[in-house]
Amino acid sequence: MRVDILTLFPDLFAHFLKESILGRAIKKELLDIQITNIRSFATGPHRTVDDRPYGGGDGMVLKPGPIYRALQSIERETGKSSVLLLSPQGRTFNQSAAWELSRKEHLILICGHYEGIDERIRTHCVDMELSIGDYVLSGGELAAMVVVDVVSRLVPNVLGGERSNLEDTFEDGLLEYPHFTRPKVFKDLEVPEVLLSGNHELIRVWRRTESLKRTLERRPDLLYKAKLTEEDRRILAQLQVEPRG
Ligand code: 9D3
Repeated sequence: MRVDILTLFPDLFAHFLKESILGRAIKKELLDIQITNIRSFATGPHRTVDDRPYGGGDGMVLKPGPIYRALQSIERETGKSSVLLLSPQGRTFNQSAAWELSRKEHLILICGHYEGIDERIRTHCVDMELSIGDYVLSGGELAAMVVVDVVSRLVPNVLGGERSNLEDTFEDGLLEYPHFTRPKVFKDLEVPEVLLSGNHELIRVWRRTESLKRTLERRPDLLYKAKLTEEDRRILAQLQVEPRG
């Protein structure tokens, strides 16, 4: 998969792209991630990328020209691609949006900034607008990193030795059970006896029960959407919960 990121702050991406899983996927050529500085497509002696809003008001708006020329330059090389705009007005990104994006051969991510970007880019060049959640970031760069990180893990062979993403929270729809490692006693706190028992079936049932309890307490919204087995329903019944559906 190829991902192009259009940004005014290209330096923010360097360390992120060297990081373990992503760095290795890039080295293995499973991912090709290209960072484009929008400013390199600006014109004039000052290489201006933003301007005052028509109609007045505070703040600046990203000019359409530089972003448009950056998109053209990339698509001349790759052909038509899916263009995503990171913005607080977008559809909230989640694991199922990530699966959808992971099936694309090429993505272009535009990082917004300032008060926003000229509306004509949004209406004529952007295929999908994505937010990563209900909080205010300073710009789209962190959001782009979140999207690249989540989507990359779903690209075939990117997760090499790591746990399969099927085991992850949000894939089976439940939160994880608690984890323990040595020592057996830490500050008077003991590891649950069952984990030392060597009884794999007992351990499996204990973990599933803890997952269900934790999801019920912290994220009941997830529990009602989760893929529950007959055993899960039995466990929930013992926990005195009536599962829906
Ligand atoms: C001060 C400007 N705000 C007026 C109410 C609007 C605004 C514009 C741009 C607020 C934040 C930003 C920068 N954020 C993003 O570009 C962004 C974002 C976010 O802030 N939250 C969640 N997801 C995303 S994706 C891009």
